[in-house]
Amino acid sequence: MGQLESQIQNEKMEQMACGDLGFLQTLKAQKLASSMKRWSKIFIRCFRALCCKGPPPARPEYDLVCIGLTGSGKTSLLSKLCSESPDSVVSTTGFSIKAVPFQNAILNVKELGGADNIRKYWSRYYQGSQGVIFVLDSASSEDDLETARNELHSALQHPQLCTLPFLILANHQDKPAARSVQEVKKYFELEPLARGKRWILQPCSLDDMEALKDSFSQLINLLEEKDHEAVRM
Ligand SMILES: Nc1nc2c(ncn2[C@@H]2O[C@H](COP(=O)(O)OP(=O)(O)OP(=O)(O)O)[C@@H](O)[C@H]2O)c(=O)[nH]1
Ligand SMILES: [Mg+2]
Repeated sequence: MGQLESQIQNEKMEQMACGDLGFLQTLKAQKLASSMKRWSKIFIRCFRALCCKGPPPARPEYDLVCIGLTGSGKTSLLSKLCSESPDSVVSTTGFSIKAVPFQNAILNVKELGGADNIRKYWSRYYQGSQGVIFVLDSASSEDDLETARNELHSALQHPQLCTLPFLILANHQDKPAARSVQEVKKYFELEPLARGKRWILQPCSLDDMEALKDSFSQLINLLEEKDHEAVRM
């Protein structure tokens, strides 16, 4: 065996060694790639679970109009329902709109100021309403109670409101002079006047939010019923 043969042998051994090394490198790369794939899958799954739940189902929205004499407590009650402090409430000049959130619906309530000089414009703001909230001060003077009764009767008979659900809130029940719900029902002649209409009469006060929320849930049920009827027609 000459010099040439031993040189060929060395080259063959080097080639074999290089081949093994290449094989090892490929194996390592494959392992790394599969482990990266596995971790990226886990990461995507965690990311989806944490961030990509998707938006919660949309709540239906209803447009309501809220009326009642000045001082009856419209803004205070609506502020409390929106978890705002009613302490800084001032009399509403014109109108104000609040989106009041409930678990199963959002009520966009347009409150119309109840002062004498604003009440004559109320009916201009009725269009598009799907329901009515009427707030009264159950402890007010006889004169004010009569004015409130006339305003409620006009609203119940107005062509743009007469077919809508009504929520009547007999507010200020915390005051000793407050009329009971039976007295209000009789005085406002609700049974004959609102016969065949959908209405709820709720005694309430600023301190009794449970009763207030309960009456709004009933109102939402009436609004939903009306929605379903409209779909059926
Ligand atoms: N004691 C008592 N006071 C209340 C009640 N509800 C409201 N008030 C008070 O009545 C006053 C008038 O309340 P508002 O909420 O401004 O009345 P409003 O109906 O919005 O009046 P306008 O915006 O002028 O039409 C405020 O000082 C309230 O704190 C209640 O249930 N009990
Ligand atoms: Mg107000």
